[in-house]
Amino acid sequence: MESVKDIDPDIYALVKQEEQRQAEKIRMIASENYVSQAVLQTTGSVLTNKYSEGYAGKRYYEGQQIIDQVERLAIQRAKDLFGAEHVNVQPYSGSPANIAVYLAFLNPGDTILGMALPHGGHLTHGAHVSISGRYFNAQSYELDPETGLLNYESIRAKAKAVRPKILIAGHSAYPRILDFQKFREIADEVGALFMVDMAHFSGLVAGGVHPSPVPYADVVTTTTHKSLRGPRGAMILCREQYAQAIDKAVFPGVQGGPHDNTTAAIAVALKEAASESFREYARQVVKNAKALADALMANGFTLITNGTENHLMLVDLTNKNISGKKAAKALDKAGIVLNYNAVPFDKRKPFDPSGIRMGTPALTSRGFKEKEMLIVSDFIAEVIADPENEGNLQRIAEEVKALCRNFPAPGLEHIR
Ligand code: DSN
Repeated sequence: MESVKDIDPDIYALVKQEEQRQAEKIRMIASENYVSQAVLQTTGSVLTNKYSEGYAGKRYYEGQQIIDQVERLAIQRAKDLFGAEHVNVQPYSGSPANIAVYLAFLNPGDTILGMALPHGGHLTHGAHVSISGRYFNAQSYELDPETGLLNYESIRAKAKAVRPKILIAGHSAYPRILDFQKFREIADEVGALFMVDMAHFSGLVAGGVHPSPVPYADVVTTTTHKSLRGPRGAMILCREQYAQAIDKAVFPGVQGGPHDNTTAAIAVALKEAASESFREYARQVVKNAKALADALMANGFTLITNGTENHLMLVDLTNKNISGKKAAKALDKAGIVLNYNAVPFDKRKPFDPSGIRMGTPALTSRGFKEKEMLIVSDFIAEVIADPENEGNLQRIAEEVKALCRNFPAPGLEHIR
């Protein structure tokens, strides 16, 4: 960072502060992680200087001798890791990836059916504020009010009623494993294309601790920066028969030139994700989530679905008499970073809902295990019990810092 320091001391100082923040806080936003030094270096490489509209062997600019190799390598690694027939590694992030899928298969006004946003779905699965809800007839399925689980019979009934062109599975805040076989059957019954957005759990799929949607879905999208622990980007995996439609939709349909530095960093992350140590990482992410869920419930917290099978959990704070936002802000002061989140059938507003969402990908990357989950649960309980006690929050923040010092985060090992 020496050149940044010389040229722009303001940004240099802010980057350093962010390094410090990431090193000394327990980061529990379920969609965040720490990438390796190798991924960081590749993201910051000279590949950022290149334009390469098109695809390997068919570009609109010259000078692609190296970039074509980079992109082919990223594609091959993704195919090998996920067993996909075709992969596009160019989407800038998850939202453009999902929009590209819609562009490939839908006309404006066509019907899509996805999980409702307040029930754990994603904005781009048809929320009315998103392009997916504005340009298409977006219908949604909800969780079962009794169990907080997906109810496949009611999804089937909804699909039969609205006859979607695309049935979407995937979520940002659902702590359970999805039944891809059942979704596939429903899609077939109504003649829909079956799309899975595995952004949140693709690292778990890569690590072999979550069923893969690839054998069931026509199209699978994923970001690369969540549990998969790569740079900020996305991929679309699909059956060979849809390859051309998907590639055309990404470029020139939705995007211009791919971010080649990101493509290269995705390739690095995919190589890492194919290793035995990543498989061990994925196993630990799930073990940590389960240990934390159990500890939180033992501390009197209400977990949606009474636990978790993946990397995240959703806590309903109604019985603690504190809103999700107030809790998230107090926890942030205490060095525990997560987000407030609506719970299914939330009576409160989305900007100040009843719940908090938390995940274990980032803290597992720094080496936390089950023992640390008990400590984290106790920290959370202490904060929620007395969220306005600034002295207490400060003390916990110091204890969090001390704990984090024993677990240097990837890419931040230089910070002590
Ligand atoms: N914003 C991401 C998340 O936090 O889940 C999803 O795109």
